[in-house]
Amino acid sequence: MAAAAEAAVPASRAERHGTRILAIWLVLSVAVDLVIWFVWGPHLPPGDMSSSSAGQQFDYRVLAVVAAPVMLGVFTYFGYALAVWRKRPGDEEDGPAELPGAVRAQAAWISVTAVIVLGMAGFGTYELIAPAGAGAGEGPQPIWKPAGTATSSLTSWTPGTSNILQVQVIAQQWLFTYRYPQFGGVETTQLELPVGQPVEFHVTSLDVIHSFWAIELGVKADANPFVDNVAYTTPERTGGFTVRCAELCGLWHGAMYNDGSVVSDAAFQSWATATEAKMAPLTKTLPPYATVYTPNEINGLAKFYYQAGLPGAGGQYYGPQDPEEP
Ligand SMILES: [Cu+2]
Repeated sequence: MAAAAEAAVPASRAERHGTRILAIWLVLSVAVDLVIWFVWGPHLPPGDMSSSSAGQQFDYRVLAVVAAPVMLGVFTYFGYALAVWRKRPGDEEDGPAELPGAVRAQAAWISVTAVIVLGMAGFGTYELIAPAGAGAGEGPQPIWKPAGTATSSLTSWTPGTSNILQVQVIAQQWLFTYRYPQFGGVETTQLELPVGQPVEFHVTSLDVIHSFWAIELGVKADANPFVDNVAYTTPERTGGFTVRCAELCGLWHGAMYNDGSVVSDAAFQSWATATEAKMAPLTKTLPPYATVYTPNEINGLAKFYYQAGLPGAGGQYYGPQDPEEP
């Protein structure tokens, strides 16, 4: 009986430990959060080359700043327990029979973590919507467009207007090609973009599932056959970026990448018009610009879609009219 009474930790002592742990945690958290935000944050991938990558970097900074104090809370308690409450040589006593304040500690832990998780869910949802889909692809009918943009013309583009620049990304085993409908529907292996202008990517595939990942632009959108997946971004700095396929798509998946560049408005205009003129003879042989394509090279797949009566979301069937014909 006497031993049990002695074993209980006096509330005042427990409170002293609590105050000390809280103080250590607070100092550590402020220090680590400052380092995360100001030192590490600006170097977090994918950088800040475009509106979407800058948005993602901001999200990671916020997540890290919120997560670090939680982690530090666990580590601080762990370290404090090891240093202060470890078993000393010759100490044969049992631990305390009850821990006053445990209910409060549990209630605090549950409510704080619940607030963090729900708050992050709200923050994450807002961040997905506000920066216009965060460059992740919104399917064929985007709900959230960048402010002030509209697509009014498929045949011309003027910088600085609401008539947004369209770039179609056509994934295929094993390369990406890019079609510019506002420049005569020219198809090229080069991805050039003008700085400071919003871009509307239309991502599709000619064969298997791929993923268009313009790393430094923070754009990663599924490239699926018969699907027109729309993603937005606004490049904010000139320079090079890398495009990789981010979906295992066969033998040479790892070699499916290319470099793109963000250039000035004038440089983009002259590149686009020159490429349009240079490629004109080839462009004439291409199927007309469409949001999705059914390549006749893959008769089996085309036949499957034809026989299944699948329109391919507005796509065209370029194979034999009678699928039974070879
Ligand atoms: Cu691929």
